Amino acid sequence: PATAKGSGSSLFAGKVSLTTTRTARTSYVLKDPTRWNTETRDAKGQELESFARGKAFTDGDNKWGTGTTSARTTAAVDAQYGITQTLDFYKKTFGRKGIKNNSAAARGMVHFGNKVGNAFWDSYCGCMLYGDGDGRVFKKPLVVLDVTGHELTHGVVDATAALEPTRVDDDGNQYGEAGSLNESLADIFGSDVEFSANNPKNPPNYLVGEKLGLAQKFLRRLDRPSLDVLEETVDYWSPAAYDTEVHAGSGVSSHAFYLLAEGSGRKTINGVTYDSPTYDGSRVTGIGRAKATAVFYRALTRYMVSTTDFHDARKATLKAAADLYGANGAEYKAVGKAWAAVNVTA
Ligand code: ASN
Ligand code: ZN
Repeated sequence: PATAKGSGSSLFAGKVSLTTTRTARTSYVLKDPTRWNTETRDAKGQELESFARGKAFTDGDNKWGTGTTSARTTAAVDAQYGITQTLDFYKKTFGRKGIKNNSAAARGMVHFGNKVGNAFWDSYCGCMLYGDGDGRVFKKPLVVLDVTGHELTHGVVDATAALEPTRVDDDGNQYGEAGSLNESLADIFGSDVEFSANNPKNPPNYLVGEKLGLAQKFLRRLDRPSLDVLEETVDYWSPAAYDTEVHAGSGVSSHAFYLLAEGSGRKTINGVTYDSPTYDGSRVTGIGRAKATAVFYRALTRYMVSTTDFHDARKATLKAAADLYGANGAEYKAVGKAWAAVNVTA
């Protein structure tokens, strides 16, 4: 097998280049030897949780997908593009070698199940599973870049702090602050993946799932999380966070991250206008996305544990900011202000 340069016509990201594996003169596999053999397979409409049972995507001319769902390979182009962009973000930003930092492949399977309106990181499979949409709320395959960044970040969190929900109900819904923090980190770094890829067909922003065709135009957003009425995401911490559903609860730290990166108030970036409020009426000045990201990543990988709640997360990010920029720096003070602005104080 040899490394080959292919191209893909994706559903959401335009035409993308793909590094693939050449197995014969006119036979290629959607597997990237330059990224630890990261590969996307077909779950064939079954609820497969074994990557080994997935069907490899092969092609004769190394041009993948058609740009529409008419070809089974199109969703795979988006998935493989998203997975490799996510790996590249973690490597170039933090030197992280793969999801577990062990130079192992990241894996994905598309066409998971029948009318599945979700995508998951499956820790048993050690892979990403993408549904094709339920045809109702989620009309399209869930293979967009920020969703991939979100799901693979769950893999990174599993491999580091391993934040756990404090309660899971009979339907599998998860609750509690550590679980909410897990969802939030997935949205934060998922957005970072978009900025890192900087694809003009998928302009980076602080919205999550804005290309999924939802009625409210996004799934979640970091600047003002309560604009999400689907999941009733919250803007601020309250004692109820202790037992809030994790996607709803994610707003607390996502909002703190946004404020730390960009500051409060109105701001337009890449054509999206944000208006980020504060609990205490304070004005927060951002330190920029790169520094905010460095603070949250260091906090995740050094100081957070499975039971870290929002008040612990505040302390973890303060420690990380002190390590990176000094305890007397503007960055350290901004971290404290950002958390106070979402009602998380000492
Ligand atoms: N897309 C959801 C998430 O990653 C799937 C789930 O695990 N509930 O949060
Ligand atoms: Zn999630």
